[in-house]
Amino acid sequence: MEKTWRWFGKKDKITLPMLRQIGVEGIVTALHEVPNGEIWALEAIKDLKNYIESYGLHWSVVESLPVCEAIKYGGPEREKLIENYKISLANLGKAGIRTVCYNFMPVIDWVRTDLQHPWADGSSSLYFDRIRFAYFDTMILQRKNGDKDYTDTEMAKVCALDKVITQAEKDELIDSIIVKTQGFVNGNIKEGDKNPVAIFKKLLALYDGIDRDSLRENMRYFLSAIMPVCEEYGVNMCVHPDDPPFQILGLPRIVTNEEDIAWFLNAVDNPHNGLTFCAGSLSAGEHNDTRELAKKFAKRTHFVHLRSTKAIPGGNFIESSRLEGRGHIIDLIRIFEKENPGLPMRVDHGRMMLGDEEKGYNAGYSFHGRMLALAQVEGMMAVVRDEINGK
Ligand code: DNO
Repeated sequence: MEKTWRWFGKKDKITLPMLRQIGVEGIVTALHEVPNGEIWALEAIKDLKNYIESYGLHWSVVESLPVCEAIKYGGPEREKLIENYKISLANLGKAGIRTVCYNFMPVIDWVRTDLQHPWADGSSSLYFDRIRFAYFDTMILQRKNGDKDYTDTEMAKVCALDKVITQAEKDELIDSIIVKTQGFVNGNIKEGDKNPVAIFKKLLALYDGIDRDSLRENMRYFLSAIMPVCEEYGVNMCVHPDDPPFQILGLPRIVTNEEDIAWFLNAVDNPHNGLTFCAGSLSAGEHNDTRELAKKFAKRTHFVHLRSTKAIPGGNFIESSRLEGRGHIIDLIRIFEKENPGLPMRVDHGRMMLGDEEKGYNAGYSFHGRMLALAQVEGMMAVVRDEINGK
């Protein structure tokens, strides 16, 4: 596998020379300054590509070329937005960048309730707490009929939490769920936006009446429209699974399990329509076995995120070490190296450790924690290489 790293552009505090020193080969990035829905100009793509190459690295994967909400819910602006998307894809293809990650999650990209969940050793990682999430949903958003999505026992816990939660904790919950984890991935809400809860509620309302089948149809429509451009320029699209891979906030989610993945791959049965195999997102659903999924979908996988999670009773999960949890990272490397060798891989999120917390990195994107993860994965890759070569 190719060792890649998500780098947030020239303003990233983690620089390209630092990445070279830790063995990174390919860069995963985006034109983060271009607003969602606007065209990525060929010149701007080439400038960034040349900059990356001037440091002896190369631009391996785009993560993400964001898909606007109107394409997802099928609004009247979608034709224009799809046209823009096609031009951006063609420009990427002309510049020789041929792997494009995106997602098809309505309104909210990944979801965590705690960005600094402490470990006994003093480091911390990202965490999802179902009761705190239910609190956000039913007490802060006050989503209509939201309580129906939780059991009576869960709602009793939410009420108990309401008696003790402080305003500062409520603010932090809002910040973690809809601000800090979203803006930097070109999400809908950015740090500094006033009244994020009101913005978020308006966004949710865009999906009134959009169920799983309509969202699926909109995905099929989008993929069918862009495939000719992907074929012409050799661009591989790879959708990121829904994170976490289950229904939330009454929104439809359509990349959560084996059946979903098989559905979108068959709906537009073209090798350029593929998957980002995010072991972290997929393993956060107890219904998923990452090894089985990898065996089934390796050939249609264009990009891999090697991260693991541990499920905790009650619907919670924690981002765990690569050496444990439900990700089964070493088995995944074995499967991918056999079925589809050389895929770009990044370790995705890392723990916060050794001063990462002081640096103001994007949530999940620490330096030391990711470097440790990369070293662990590199070791696993070396073992698998020897196995394959019969050493
Ligand atoms: C979070 C990321 C996601 C991912 C997008 C792809 O850390 O894995 O934000 O980049 O969903 O479109």
